[in-house]
Amino acid sequence: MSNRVEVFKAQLSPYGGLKSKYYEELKATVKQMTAPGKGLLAADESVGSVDKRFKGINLENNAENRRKYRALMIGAAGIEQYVSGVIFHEETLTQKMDDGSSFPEYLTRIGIVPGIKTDRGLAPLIVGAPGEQCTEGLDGYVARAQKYYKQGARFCKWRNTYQIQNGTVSEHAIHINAETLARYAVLSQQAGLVPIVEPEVMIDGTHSIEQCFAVSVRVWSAVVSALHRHGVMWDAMLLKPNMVVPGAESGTVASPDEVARYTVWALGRTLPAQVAGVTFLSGGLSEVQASEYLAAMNRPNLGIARPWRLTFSYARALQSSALKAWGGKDENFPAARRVFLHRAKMNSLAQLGTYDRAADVKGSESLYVKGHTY
Ligand code: 5MM
Repeated sequence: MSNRVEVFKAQLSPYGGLKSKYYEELKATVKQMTAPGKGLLAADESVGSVDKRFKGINLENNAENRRKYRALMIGAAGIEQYVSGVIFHEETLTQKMDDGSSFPEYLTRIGIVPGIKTDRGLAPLIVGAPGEQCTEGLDGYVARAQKYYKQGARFCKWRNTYQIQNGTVSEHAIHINAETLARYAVLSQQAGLVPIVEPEVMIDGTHSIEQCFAVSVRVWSAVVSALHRHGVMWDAMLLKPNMVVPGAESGTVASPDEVARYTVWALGRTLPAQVAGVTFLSGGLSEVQASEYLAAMNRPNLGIARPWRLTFSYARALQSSALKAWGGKDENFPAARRVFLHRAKMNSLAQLGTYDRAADVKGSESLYVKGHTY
């Protein structure tokens, strides 16, 4: 009988398994990104999304203000204690810190992995339930990914959204979005970028936490099934899902324990243990809720298996207070950086399972009251 290992390998994939010359590098990047007590800063808002954020502080949405805002966060001294990777928008990848180094160069120097949002945004699905969306950006993808690699990016992120309506989402949305995410993931691995796969079941709606659980299990299992079909290298990717929570208009708020149990339970039913990390989005949760829920998932006595590193990849839940503290004014940089670092530290503690809500709220209050006018 021939070598058993060869037979086993052949059975793993009828196509012989995906290979990439970057395989070892991709695994090293994943390891760096999932270091204990660290998570990701999602600073990849498109120009349109920045517009909404800047309107809140009455600031003009131009390239220089967007550069300053990103420099404010990544230039906060000590950020590397809490943050292992930063996701940028395409524009930001070529912008510079005040010392003249490009953002990716600066991050690499302080031990943070630069990443890039590679999707081209949402488009109407047309077929499916009203209002459902798909994500564009696969045409010419490999050339773009190779360019980002040359510019210093070592991971990427692609987001698909799912809107729960009447307690469910359409089969069509589940199917097409799973295929898109899987194709994106394998092409990224070929170009040397660790793909973060982001299927976001949106918080908007009146659904219950049980309905969010059921939809999340359906969506994630379809994504995982597509990733299998496309031959992804499991130990060279990360998942960025929503937490399992009741809809924002449901009139209910779940306890951290409920969120932790439903979320980890849903992941356990769907996600292979070979995936090293789950980097949650905050999806409209408050800053404190996002920390509290993550901490509940990481507490030592949860009693549900979780073989992956569970950490954060937040945009709003890391940035909202810092943005207000900044208010677009240079003189507020130090205060805004203190506020930003406080949130980063709280989420780092949440990753380690040692977060203390009371201390967080107290710390936040002292920062906001003693800080500047905003
Ligand atoms: C930063 O927001 C990202 C989407 O931006 P666009 O809608 O402008 O393209 C988004 O992908 C983000 O990275 C994640 O959803 C996490 O953000 P939240 O605010 O949910 O933590």
